[in-house]
Amino acid sequence: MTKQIYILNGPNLNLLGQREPGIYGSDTLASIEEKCRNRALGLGIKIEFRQSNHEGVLVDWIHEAGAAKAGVVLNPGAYGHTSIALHDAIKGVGPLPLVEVHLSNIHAREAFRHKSMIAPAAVGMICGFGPLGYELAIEALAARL
Ligand code: CA2
Repeated sequence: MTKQIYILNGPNLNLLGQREPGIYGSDTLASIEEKCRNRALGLGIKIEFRQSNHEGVLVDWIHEAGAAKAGVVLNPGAYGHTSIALHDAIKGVGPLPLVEVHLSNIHAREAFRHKSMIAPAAVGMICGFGPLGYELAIEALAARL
């Protein structure tokens, strides 16, 4: 069976490349998707790349990934700092191999970004490496699927 990875992006990530390039870089989400597709192609992995500004939609997609026995790369955006619902969804469909990714180093930023509700339910977390973090997460999951 072909290995599959859902790459899920949370709120405001659709704005990437338009503002705050000093923090998030100049890549758009579309260019991050292209990098992910190229990396996954080399590994023989099928990817689903999605973005939503709505917490419940992200919950539904985590359920869908769990049912598909896929891996997940999740940049939860700001929901990563607040969402018990996302934490419960990951635990609820477990075991779900999920890597949390943030473009920026959340630990070098405001205190309210230091806490992650996702990390305790994840296999691992990558932050601070920009779009490369997505590719590293795909590599890490490929070894586990
Ligand atoms: O570093 C990351 O990837 C974040 O998940 C990005 C989130 C932020 O809330 C997290 O703390 C860390 C923000 C998403 C992007 O927000 C933008 C806002 C304005 C312009 C461009 C992007």
